[in-house]
Amino acid sequence: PAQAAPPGEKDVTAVMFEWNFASVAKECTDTLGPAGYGYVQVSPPNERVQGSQWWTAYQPVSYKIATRLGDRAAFKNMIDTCHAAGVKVVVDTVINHMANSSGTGTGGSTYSKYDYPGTYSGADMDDCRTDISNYADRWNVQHCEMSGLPDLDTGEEHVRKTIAGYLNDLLSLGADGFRVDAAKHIAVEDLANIRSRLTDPNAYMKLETIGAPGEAVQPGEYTGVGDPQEFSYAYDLKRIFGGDKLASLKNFGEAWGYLPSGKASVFVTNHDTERGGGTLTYKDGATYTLAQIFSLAWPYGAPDVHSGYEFGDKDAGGPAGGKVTACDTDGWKCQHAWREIASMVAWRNTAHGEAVTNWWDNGNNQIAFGRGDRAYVAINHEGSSLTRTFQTSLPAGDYCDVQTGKGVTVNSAGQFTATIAANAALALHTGAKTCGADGTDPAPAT
Ligand code: ARE
Ligand code: CA
Repeated sequence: PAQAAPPGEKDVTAVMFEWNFASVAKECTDTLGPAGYGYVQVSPPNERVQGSQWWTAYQPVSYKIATRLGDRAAFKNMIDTCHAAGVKVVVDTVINHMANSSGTGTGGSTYSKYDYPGTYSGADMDDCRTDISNYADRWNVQHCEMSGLPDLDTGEEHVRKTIAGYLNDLLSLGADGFRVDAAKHIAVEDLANIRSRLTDPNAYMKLETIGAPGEAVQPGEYTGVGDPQEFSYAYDLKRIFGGDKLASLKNFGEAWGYLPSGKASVFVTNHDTERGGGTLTYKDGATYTLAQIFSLAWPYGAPDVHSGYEFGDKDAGGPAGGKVTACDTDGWKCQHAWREIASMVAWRNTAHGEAVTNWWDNGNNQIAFGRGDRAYVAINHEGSSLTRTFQTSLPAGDYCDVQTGKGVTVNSAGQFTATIAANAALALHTGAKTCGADGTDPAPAT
């Protein structure tokens, strides 16, 4: 089967969870493109069950583009606008299963469990019509139902052809890649077959394959089809930033038993884990922000920046039906645009291809490292400020600390002296030599 294209030099994805397409389009122009994001990921665009809860998106009724996020024209306009801003588009796709109810979908299609007229009938569903009960049994995981959701028989021709038809439709509208929801529940040969039918053999594919010890299906099986999401990365960052020592991150990555770096999609948090407690979230304040800064600075995998909304009710869908008027209104968190996070996207792009250099730690929760002669970051996850002379491999000269907007001068020995506040970071790169007069960063290079 064809291999997924690597994410390339701009490998950061902003995951705009529940944002409508008009809002995503505007954000590509205003923020994502200028900040250097390579990709934006949008929530599932296809017809789903009715309801305001976010998880209605994961119960497909048909492959018509028809949800509160926008119609086909809005979806296409979003892709064209993002492309014009230099941002590729990844689409969250739900292809393992269908809706678990009866009614009329968001696009007007009537349906009932196991019957989706015009798309699938009962013959296209797997025969194990009962919940998954044993993750140690491959057949059970891939043929039974996840939370009662009717499981598509992806071994069957009509199903493969119909799914590939949907993905090709998205490609025809300009999509660059897919997040495959519940990929672990689709046999790798089935996914490879579907992939082989794509009109763009290089389409990027990131796979939601939650790895867990003792399970029959493991993420590593899928690297020939796409880039599995390395969930251990996010779980470990929660543990390390949540109490263990940052100093232990010195060899973070493959040495920790993770997937090969070039085949891994990574994140600090996602829409499930921020609700389930498995990872850090915006509710963790600086601990979350510092972990996200580290993720963007560290050369392992292709990082996602999850951008969601405030929630108390874990079922609540995106505010205002997905319309984002401005960040921080209506509860939209806009993590992708926070200065501490957005500035690290350009930092990462500048550092691309450079290995970690000049690692320093205090044996506890203060760390610093460079990326060759391009970039340098220091993270202070302790309760008091850190004053130190740091050794870098940066060329001598003036830099802007893109975390604070304050100038820093590196001397001819590659050193600088600075004070970093408690629970804060400092970040320099050769793409940001001077801060604006108002303390803003210079416009990112395009
Ligand atoms: C909703 C209701 C359910 C109801 C169902 C059907 O909440 O009570 O039974 O509808 O009527 C999302 C929500 C679900 C929601 C579903 C459909 O999270 O609550 O169900 O949408 O509307 C496994 C899978 C993994 C999956 C998780 C949730 O392996 O793929 O379960 N994650 C993805 C998405 C979710 C989404 C779906 C899949 C469904 O990202 O947001 O569900 O499309 C161990 C295993 C994991 C397992 C995990 C949890 O860690 O290793 O494999 O994850 O336990 O069971
Ligand atoms: Ca399945």
